[in-house]
Amino acid sequence: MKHYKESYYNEFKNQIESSGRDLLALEAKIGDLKIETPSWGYGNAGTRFKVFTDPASARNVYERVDDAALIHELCGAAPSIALHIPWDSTDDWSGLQQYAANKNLKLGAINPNLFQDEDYKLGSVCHPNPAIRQKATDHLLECCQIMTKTESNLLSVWLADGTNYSGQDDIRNRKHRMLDCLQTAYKALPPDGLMLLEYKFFEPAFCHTDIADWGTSLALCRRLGKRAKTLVDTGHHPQGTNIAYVVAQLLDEECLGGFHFNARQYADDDLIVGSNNSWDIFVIFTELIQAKELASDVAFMIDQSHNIEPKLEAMLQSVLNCQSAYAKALLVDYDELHSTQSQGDVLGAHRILKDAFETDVRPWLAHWRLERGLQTDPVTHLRQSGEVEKRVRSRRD
Ligand SMILES: [Mn+2]
Repeated sequence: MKHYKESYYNEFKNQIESSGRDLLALEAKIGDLKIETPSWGYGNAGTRFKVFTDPASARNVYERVDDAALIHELCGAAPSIALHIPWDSTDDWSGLQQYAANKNLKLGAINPNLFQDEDYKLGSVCHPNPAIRQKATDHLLECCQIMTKTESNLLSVWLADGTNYSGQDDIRNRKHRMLDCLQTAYKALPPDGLMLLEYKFFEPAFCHTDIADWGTSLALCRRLGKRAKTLVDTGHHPQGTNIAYVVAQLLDEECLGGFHFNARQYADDDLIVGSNNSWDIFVIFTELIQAKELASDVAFMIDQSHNIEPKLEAMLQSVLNCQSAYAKALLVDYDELHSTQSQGDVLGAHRILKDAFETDVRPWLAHWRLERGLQTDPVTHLRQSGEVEKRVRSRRD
């Protein structure tokens, strides 16, 4: 909200309180939403066709920490950074941790890389060759050790494993190979560590992927133990999938570990979350709020790569869009919703969600920021701050 006035907030407050809601109680919950941003969203990234370089982009893990710290400073809602191994590897983990802490940032989920090595052409933990599987397992074990060094409690596993042609490999055997490797890593997790198992229905494999959907991830987590949970990447479903349904199922099974938020048009596009799926994100948050303590440990992370858009602004906008969807979900009167549902009032219940979704929460969030010493419009502030130009100068010398 570019030209915020306190009268906008007062009008909003009157509107909400006239319907009998305790706005301040809801307002106190806005800060509960913490979104982790990914180190890989700050560096140059691209498609299979071309990587367009951005002169402001971060070149190493310290610069990526600088960028994540700036996003948190601007929005007050992104206090940690997810790391990718080996892209973010360093010889001095405690030095990196201290560097981040000095900037009010924590090191977050550790993401192993089991897809970028020549050896992984036919898979990693599912590979037919036991030596390759051992190499993949060793990498997972190394990541568990890094978790201890960085005091991270999440090992966030995404596998590119799969096949391109029917008959290429034995699907059930691949599953058993994968379980063997993952079990070894599971046992090496730090005492408070969780393993998050991400699924994706296609790409880079096109005939089958070894963890294609939430049901497969759930089944694997059940085999591994209570500290293995499913990670939902909002870009990893076939067109038309109702992700809120998936979220509700995983919450009820006590197996929802976290999210990778982003938006998609056709495939795994990694676009700015909320750019074209704000309703979906809103409905996901209504499920999380209704699940109460079942959702208390769910990790919220962004997984995006910014190809043509300015990276800092894209990341900031993503966090703000999550916050906006969450604020709208807080406005739903769940008691009224449940009573309307029990009366079988199809559209009455639907309208309760729509009313909350269509409420303009910008004055509310601007006010929330002001109370915390933040700028009411972080995006405009970033554009005027000179931070991007400063990066162009210092990073391209
Ligand atoms: Mn992801």
